[in-house]
Amino acid sequence: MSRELIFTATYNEANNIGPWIEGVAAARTGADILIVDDSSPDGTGEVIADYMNAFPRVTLHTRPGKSGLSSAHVYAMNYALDNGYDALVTMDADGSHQPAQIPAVIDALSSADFCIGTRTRGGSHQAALPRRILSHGANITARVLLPMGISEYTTSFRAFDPIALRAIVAHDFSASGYAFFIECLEVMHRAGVTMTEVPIDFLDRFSGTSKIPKNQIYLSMLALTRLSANRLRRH
Ligand SMILES: Nc1nc2c(ncn2[C@@H]2O[C@H](COP(=O)(O)OP(=O)(O)OP(=O)(O)O)[C@@H](O)[C@H]2O)c(=O)[nH]1
Ligand SMILES: [Mg+2]
Repeated sequence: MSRELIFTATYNEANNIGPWIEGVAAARTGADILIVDDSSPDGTGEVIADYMNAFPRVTLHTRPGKSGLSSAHVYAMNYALDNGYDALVTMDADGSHQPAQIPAVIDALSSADFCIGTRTRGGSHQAALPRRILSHGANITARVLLPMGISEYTTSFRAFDPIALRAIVAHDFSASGYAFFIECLEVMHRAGVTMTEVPIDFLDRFSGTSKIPKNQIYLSMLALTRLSANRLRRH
């Protein structure tokens, strides 16, 4: 029986985290759940602690203050490796990623070390128009600058086996935010990690406001250019 860990990071997701936990537990009965909360001022941590009574598979790691999404993901990757999980799924807690689609992302690990949920090629992007334009723009640019056989580079709905995780945690990341998620892909590609993708449906966040500064969009474009230049140099 393979051991699976489903992870999300939260900062002020008090209205979203309960439905997320319920959705994940229903979609993947045997999986453990890890949440990294940065002492959210809206009481997300207390909501999670309440849910833990009814959902004993949930583990909460609380950090003292807002420390960024990328370091929460690296924490989850190390946690999955240290605790011997066969698969790690990462996703957002705000309703944008659908727990019902977790099985598809995990099942794809039977043919690859890594799987990303794609919002094209059979998937859908149902967020507001400006967000759709930005995501599609970033992904089209990434396909040209950093081709690696996938259509999606920015979303965090992903599944990793230990081979993929080891490639990532060995790397010293220069980027955080959205750029971190792109750099992860390039690091795995360089290490020869096999990759695949499955269609997902991406919705606007259910409740609350965005936590990621919007300058991240420009920083991720810069990261794309830097990673592409590094590729050219290596060739
Ligand atoms: N622990 C932790 N979680 C974070 C941090 N920043 C964002 N998150 C969580 O990471 C996930 C993605 O962040 P979002 O704010 O949804 O980013 P986004 O999807 O670009 O923005 P929206 O358009 O509002 O959905 C959510 O579950 C957030 O609660 C952080 O600094 N620490
Ligand atoms: Mg979001």
